[in-house]
Amino acid sequence: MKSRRLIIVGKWEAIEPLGIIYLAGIAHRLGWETRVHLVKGSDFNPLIDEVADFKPAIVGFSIWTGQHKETFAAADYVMKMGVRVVMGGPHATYFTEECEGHANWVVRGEGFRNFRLILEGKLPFGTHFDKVRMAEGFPIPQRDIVYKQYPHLAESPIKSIICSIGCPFNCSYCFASCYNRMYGGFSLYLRPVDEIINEVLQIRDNYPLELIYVQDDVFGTNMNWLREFTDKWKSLVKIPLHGQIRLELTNSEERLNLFKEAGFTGFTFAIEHGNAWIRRFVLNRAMENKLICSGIEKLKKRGFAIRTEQMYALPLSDISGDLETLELNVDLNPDMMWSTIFAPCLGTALGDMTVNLGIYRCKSSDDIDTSYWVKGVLHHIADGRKSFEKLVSERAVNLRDNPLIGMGAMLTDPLSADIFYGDDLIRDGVFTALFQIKYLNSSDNLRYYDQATMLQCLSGWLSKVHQGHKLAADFINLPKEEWTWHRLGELTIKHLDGLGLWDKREIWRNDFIKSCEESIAGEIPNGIKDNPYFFCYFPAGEILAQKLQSKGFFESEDWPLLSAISRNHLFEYGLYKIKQGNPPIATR
Ligand code: B12
Ligand code: SF4
Repeated sequence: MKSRRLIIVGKWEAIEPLGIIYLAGIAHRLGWETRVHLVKGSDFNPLIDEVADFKPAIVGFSIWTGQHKETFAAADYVMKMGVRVVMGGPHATYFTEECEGHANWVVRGEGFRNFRLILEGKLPFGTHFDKVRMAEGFPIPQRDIVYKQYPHLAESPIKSIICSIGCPFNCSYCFASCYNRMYGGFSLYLRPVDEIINEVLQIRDNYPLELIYVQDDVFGTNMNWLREFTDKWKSLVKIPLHGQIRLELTNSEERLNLFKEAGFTGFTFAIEHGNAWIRRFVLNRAMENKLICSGIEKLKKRGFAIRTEQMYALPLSDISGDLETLELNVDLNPDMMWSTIFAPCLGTALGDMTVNLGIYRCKSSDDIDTSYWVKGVLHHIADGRKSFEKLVSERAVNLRDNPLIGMGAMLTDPLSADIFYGDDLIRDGVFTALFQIKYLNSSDNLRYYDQATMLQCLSGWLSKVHQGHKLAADFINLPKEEWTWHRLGELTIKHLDGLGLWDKREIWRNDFIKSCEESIAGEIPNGIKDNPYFFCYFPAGEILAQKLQSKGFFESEDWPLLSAISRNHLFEYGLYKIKQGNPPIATR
């Protein structure tokens, strides 16, 4: 290969693509003229233009499930242009065979050493898996390439780092356990603290930086490492941090103290569902409400901002189950409740379970939309978890056993099925079903997705409202035509009055209108006046109101837009606090 030009392709996100930043570092040090191309949505045309113009010898795709079909088409096209293609990343790792016809090299799993060998011309075409994880550790990253080409990433006051690879947990919807299996079991790869410090000092000295987001699956599990990290971070870096943890970690007071000392200002962690049975059997996260509540109390006591994560429309959930999730969050009152609509991933335990139970009827991951804000693809069960709950709990022989995993559904018609358990299907020549289930018909299924999507759009707010889950139920149980901003305002008044908050809500409204009058020139728009209580629960609510006004929400009533704007607002003013504003007017 004479030309030493390379393009590495990833997805355009608000967050920098860490894998690509390190891969670019390897290429740069080997003397390759390297570009990074981040694909917006599914539009690969600009990439094809760039390939035609830049004429690279190799294009490297970092491929994710959900975007794989479009990526395959683009890779095929690039190969037809006479350019060699290498594929790596999550889809190449978990769906290696699918990638094989679309690339000269497919790199499965951890890819730093193999990528170097490819660029050095030392690996033949084909699929490669490096059995030694992190044989060469992390390369020195090349952030400049990405930041120069994508100024929104350079300008962001929040930058991401990663300190460890690996997660010891086995949540059923996640690929972490598949990753562990590939390497013969879990082992945590911890980056040397000094290496991380050097990387962050480089960022701090060259780019805007107010907060570091640590992308580790679970940060701070190893106490010795954490002690060293805390010591060095607080003396050398002194930049606030946000991390991702599991609530089990809050059981150690020393760990929480170290987090505080290091400069963590907040944490993100998953709850996923409000019902303990769903968490235990569907999600394989046996976490009791007691642990959730006490963990959050400890975090709040230390002043950490918290974001909880959950998924609506999970298999075996239903709208009342989803309202339980909201209710738990109303009780916990996090700074930010984040929620998405569940999308199953085949190859994970939950993906396979949904197929076995007839809830997901697709044979490949080709119909998955990775935009987890949109409606899902499942055939939900009419009574949610109810038919399964007792039997599955009784059959579990110990705390780890999950009889749901061995269950299957035999469709008797598109809307009903016999449920059987493993070998029980045929006993003595007689078919023995454990019980029958009904699936929602298509209009009820659609109605459920509509309701779950509306819940998702409003949860950031509803979780802050007094008894917000009850207001949610009132609203989403209305016919869809009545899901208007004005109607939401009316219901909110009725709801607050029903709770005896009439006096308070008047004061909140007046205070809010006053703060709007101070910041909005001219008449306050009707949209804002229609539901002032929406804004009273947010920090800097008057600024949020203006953002919705300027983006035309009150005319369009585009609920996903409201969701996106209020989510970003909460990130800035509630969770990361990179912007300062008035505290929420309505408090509980
Ligand atoms: C940060 C992160 C995000 C960020 C992405 C930021 C960004 N710009 O990349 C955000 C929050 C946006 C995100 C979103 C989602 N994520 Co995410 N995310 C992660 C996370 C935690 C870390 C990724 C990372 O930076 N790793 C560190 C770097 C060094 O590793 P890496 O990128 O994997 O790269 C290595 C190899 O894969 C390989 N490699 C990668 N690319 C290439 C390219 C070539 C050419 C080569 C040779 C090698 C190679 O080499 C690298 C070194 O070993 C991973 C879990 C994890 N621990 O990896 C999940 C993960 C990638 N996410 C996942 C999922 C499912 C999602 C979502 C779909 C959310 C959901 N429903 O759960 C969305 C997708 C949204 C969308 N619009 O598509 C899955 C992907 C599964 C799959 N089969 O694709 C993962 C693996 C989590 C999991 N364990 O299930 N995510
Ligand atoms: S804790 Fe997070 S990374 Fe670990 S298995 Fe569960 S979802 Fe995956």
